[in-house]
Amino acid sequence: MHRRRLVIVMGAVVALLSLLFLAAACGGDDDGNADPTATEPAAEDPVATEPADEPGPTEPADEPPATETSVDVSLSEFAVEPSVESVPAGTVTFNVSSDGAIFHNFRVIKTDLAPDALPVDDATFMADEAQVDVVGRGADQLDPGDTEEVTVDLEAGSYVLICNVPTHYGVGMTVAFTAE
Ligand SMILES: [Cu+2]
Repeated sequence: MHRRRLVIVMGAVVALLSLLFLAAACGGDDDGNADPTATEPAAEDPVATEPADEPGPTEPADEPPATETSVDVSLSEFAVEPSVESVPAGTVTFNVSSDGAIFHNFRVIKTDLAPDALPVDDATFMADEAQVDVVGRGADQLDPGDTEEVTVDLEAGSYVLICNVPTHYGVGMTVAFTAE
């Protein structure tokens, strides 16, 4: 009694398994091309969303995210005048306007030197850009009335903003600037 029933059950299981195997084998071949593309995005989705969720709550609490700051800069005879003298470290866009009667230009130099202590090339009467770390520069000639945007990633530190048209640096077109 028991043995016969067991044989019947075993037979049914074997039949069911072979049916499943056949179905899997047939389906696998037919959908062989479609299946991987259908399943891969599903596998990637949790990976893509989880990391995005995790840093969100923690980053703003610990440290402010990268900032973007705009600074207006006026160039004239003979001064470089930024609207602020200090910004948060991050991306800084200098909106430079040439407000004088002659052309000027704009350079951002990372240095611990005083604004009037940059090395000067005796032949050109320009600050020697080869001896300093020029991290941002506009056009060589910004004509009167012209404007330009100079965008620079500033790490925390001391900077000097200058005009480096020959002789202009030496007569006062330089100012200290700080990223904190
Ligand atoms: Cu100038």
